[in-house]
Amino acid sequence: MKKLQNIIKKETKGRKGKDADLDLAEFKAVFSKWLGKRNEDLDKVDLEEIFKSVDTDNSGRVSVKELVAWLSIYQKGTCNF
Ligand SMILES: [Ca+2]
Repeated sequence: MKKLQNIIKKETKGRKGKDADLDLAEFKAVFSKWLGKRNEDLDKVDLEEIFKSVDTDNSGRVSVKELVAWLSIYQKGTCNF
């Protein structure tokens, strides 16, 4: 698995701070790259639902911090993705 942070960095093209937050389209792109899947394969997965659950402050954008926090829960196996 590629490093998620590196993928995000590429996707956001060096945007900093709040500007580096991912919108839904970027989030989908990051996710598919990270999992090494094409977007079509991810159609079975409700990424919008995941996006909402990652976006804990409901800002409509996902920050790296939010994503990392969500992933730590996911990696503990409490999220069946
Ligand atoms: Ca957010």
